[in-house]
Amino acid sequence: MLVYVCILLLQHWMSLGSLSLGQITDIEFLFKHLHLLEFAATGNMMFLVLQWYKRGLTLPKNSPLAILAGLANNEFQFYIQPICDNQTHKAVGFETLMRWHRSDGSILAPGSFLDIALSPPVYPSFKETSLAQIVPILMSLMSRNPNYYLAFNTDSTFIHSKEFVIDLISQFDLSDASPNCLVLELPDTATIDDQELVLSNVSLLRNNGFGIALDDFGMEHSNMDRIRDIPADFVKIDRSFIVQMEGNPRSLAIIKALVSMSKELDFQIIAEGIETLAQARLLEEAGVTRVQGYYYGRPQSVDYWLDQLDKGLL
Ligand code: G
Ligand code: MN
Repeated sequence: MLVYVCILLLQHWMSLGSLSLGQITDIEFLFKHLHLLEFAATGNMMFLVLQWYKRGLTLPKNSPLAILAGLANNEFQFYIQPICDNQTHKAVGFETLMRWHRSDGSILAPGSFLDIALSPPVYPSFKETSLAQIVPILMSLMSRNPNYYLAFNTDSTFIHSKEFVIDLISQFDLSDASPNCLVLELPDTATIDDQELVLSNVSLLRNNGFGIALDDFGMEHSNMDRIRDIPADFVKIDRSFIVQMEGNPRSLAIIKALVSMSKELDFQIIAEGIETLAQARLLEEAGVTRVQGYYYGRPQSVDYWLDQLDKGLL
């Protein structure tokens, strides 16, 4: 029985990315997996493989095991997207955005795998792979212009972990890269469970020279209370706000109010998701000086943007 339950849970985890003991008390679910009981009784591996084959059981593209295999195979690579000065259109920094180059040739964006990549069985490998890419990218950008900075999306686990924060600080201590050139973005999805711990990690990072950005401002959880509670160097206005701006004067009024608040509270505003010249003009009128979006440049490989920089095209 124990073998049966273990295999049942293992198969469930492989295919759905979660382990739920509740499932094994669901009669319909148990009935569908009777072949596992037979395997548990006979121990015949061949039988089990044949049953899986017959049932067309393949690993879903974004299962924990598929992601772990992809990580081991160096299939996860940071792309970068320029963050530009609204007047000169020149890059002032870049945001790292992960892409998964799968062996079948497809390229997946975080929306397709991030939930599983941030789940406990995969998180340590995913984080290690991500963090290991930061300093090398930063060094190659700084060799072009020492004033560039790199923005990196953190997550709930990271911002609650003193250990991760100290690891990042020592990674920079051991390299020639300056912490002043790294900005940690706190996305809307990075829920804060322990405000005191997060604030002490944010202070530790800022005292060591790193920048902090509140990402996705205007989305569900990223509202005024975040600006009030977290001392940040940047606030990034979410694309949903920018999309509405042209048809809705209230959105524009909020952006203008945010610009005057930014002067009082000493942070910089970055507008995200700009796709048109009209949006760029409205933001310029509103006083937003830093912008990011397809209009200025899409997320592309680091080599692509280094080449553009070397050709003087950015
Ligand atoms: O949550 P965060 O701001 O980190 O999300 C950035 C995401 O937005 C990336 O997946 C990036 O590919 C996407 N993105 C960046 N610029 C644009 C844009 O101009 N339009 C749209 N639709 N998406 C964008
Ligand atoms: Mn971001």
